[in-house]
Amino acid sequence: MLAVRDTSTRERKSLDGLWRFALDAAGAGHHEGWSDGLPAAAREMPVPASYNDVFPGAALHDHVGDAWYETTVRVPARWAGERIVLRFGSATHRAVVWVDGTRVAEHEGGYTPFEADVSDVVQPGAEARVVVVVNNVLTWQSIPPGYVEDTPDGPRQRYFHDFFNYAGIHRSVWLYTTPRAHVRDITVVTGLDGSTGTVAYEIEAGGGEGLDVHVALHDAAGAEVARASGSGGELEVADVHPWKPGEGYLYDLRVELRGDGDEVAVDAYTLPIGIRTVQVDGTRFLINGEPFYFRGFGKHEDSAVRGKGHDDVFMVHDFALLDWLGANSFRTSHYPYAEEVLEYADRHGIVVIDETAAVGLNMGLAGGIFGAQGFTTFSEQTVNDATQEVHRQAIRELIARDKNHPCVVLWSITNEPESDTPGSRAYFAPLAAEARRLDASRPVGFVNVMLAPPDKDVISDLFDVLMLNRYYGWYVDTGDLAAAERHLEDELDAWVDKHGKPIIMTEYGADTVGGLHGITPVPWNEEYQTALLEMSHRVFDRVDAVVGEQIWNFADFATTSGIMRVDGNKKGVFTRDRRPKAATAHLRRRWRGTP
Ligand code: BDP
Repeated sequence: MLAVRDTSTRERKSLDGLWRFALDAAGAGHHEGWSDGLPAAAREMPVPASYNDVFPGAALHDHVGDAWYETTVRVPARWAGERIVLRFGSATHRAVVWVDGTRVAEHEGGYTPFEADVSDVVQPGAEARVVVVVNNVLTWQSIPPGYVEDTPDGPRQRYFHDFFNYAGIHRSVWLYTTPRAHVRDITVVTGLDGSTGTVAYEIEAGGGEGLDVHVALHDAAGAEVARASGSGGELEVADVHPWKPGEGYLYDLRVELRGDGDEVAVDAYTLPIGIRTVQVDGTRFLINGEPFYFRGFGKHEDSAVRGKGHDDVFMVHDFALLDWLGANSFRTSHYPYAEEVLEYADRHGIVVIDETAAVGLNMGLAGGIFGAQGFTTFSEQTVNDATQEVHRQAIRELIARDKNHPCVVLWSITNEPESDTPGSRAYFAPLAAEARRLDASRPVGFVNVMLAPPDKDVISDLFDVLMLNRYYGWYVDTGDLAAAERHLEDELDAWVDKHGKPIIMTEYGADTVGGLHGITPVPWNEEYQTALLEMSHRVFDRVDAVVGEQIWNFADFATTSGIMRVDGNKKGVFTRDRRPKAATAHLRRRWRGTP
């Protein structure tokens, strides 16, 4: 799926700003005609943002059910004759959209874009009313899963993942044009052969019968370096300048649809691409044929008041802080991040492990941390075939959206699922195969939980790399870093013996209250977080197959309420407002070599 861009043939108009907003816990809006306009009592709500923390009070913070949004947009008169598309970067977790009372789109899944061709619904020159109902309910058939408990005080949303269930219109909304005949999709796969780069491309056109496809590749200085025609083919780039970690060199692939002999494009779209390769070789993870070591974090899209609303200020600041530490990568734990984030990572040479929203498919873990007892993970009544189909669609949408990003080097199809039962193998084998079918150019992995060590895990052979979340020194061996060091190393050695695949440590860390110090490192103080990271790093340095360390977490983040969390998860090396904890000094020394 192509990102929204202005080109010589396309124009876009932002719908971001203040929308009218009304909660609808009872689901009345569907019967009372809110799709034609919200009740007069509607308040104003910023888009993009999570709605939960914008106004005080539990009604909004803990809302379960529908929330309605409405805005109007003037469709430029000059857009007459164009194809006009309404596009949402995301709406969490599902949405239905009406334009002037006509239902134009619906979408399941809170972290991927969707759009509707509204050319026949809007009138160029006139205003159009856009109404969206966003629903935040998690069920056994949603990704991520959850369930709603009916209590005497109303419905309560329960879920099995450790971040707050923020909801709303989290990313930008655009109205944009394309010509009727248009470039619908582009897929590139790049290769390197010595100093020659290759770009295999495939172009899908919509309504472009009789038109020819022309592609031209331009380097960062704007010079054309290769061209071709036809809807598929391969470009060769002599003296290629590869995309590399730390150096996000991009070429522009200019794609045009043109009539026979015409110089002027009917439609033009420019896709920035990076030429690089990714491979797994034994226990090495290779980028451009060279061993790569991941340094960085599992992150969250999370900040005060905005919740999960995309924000360019936090985005640029977070990347600046990654750079300040010498990090070279992060994982989009635990859902696809905003497209702007991937584009930024492309331009700045930051390596990304790209994850679906399939988190919390593990009742063993949920029982331990969230107190949800008595469920079986994979069963007719819980995570079942229907869930698997939603999960498959989530993988499809992630890959469709992010397949052309050079920063993405690895797909993570799920985080910490149950992976030690026959049911888990039956569930994940087809999904691993689907990810491979959709993209043969990148390794596929999943993130393994501590409950499924090498002697219990039954799915790691389906994947290319091992991604491990381990909390030695925190959830086990709490406060005993000597025991933690032994146990961590023993387990890593066992993984090496069993699988011989590269190991990326995708989570390790300690909850740490910013500002809490102690002369002795003990759990919760800043000294302990530093000591735990130092201990982990000593072990990683001794295990050859470890090819990456991504600390949990970049910054403190909001979670659901519980006796395990004090104002959220505190495993950040930055506080939620991005103040550094003491561990950042260790990381700067280790990752940047800065004293
Ligand atoms: C892992 C999860 C992550 C949690 C983390 C923790 O993958 O989402 O936040 O542990 O407990 O289970 O801090």
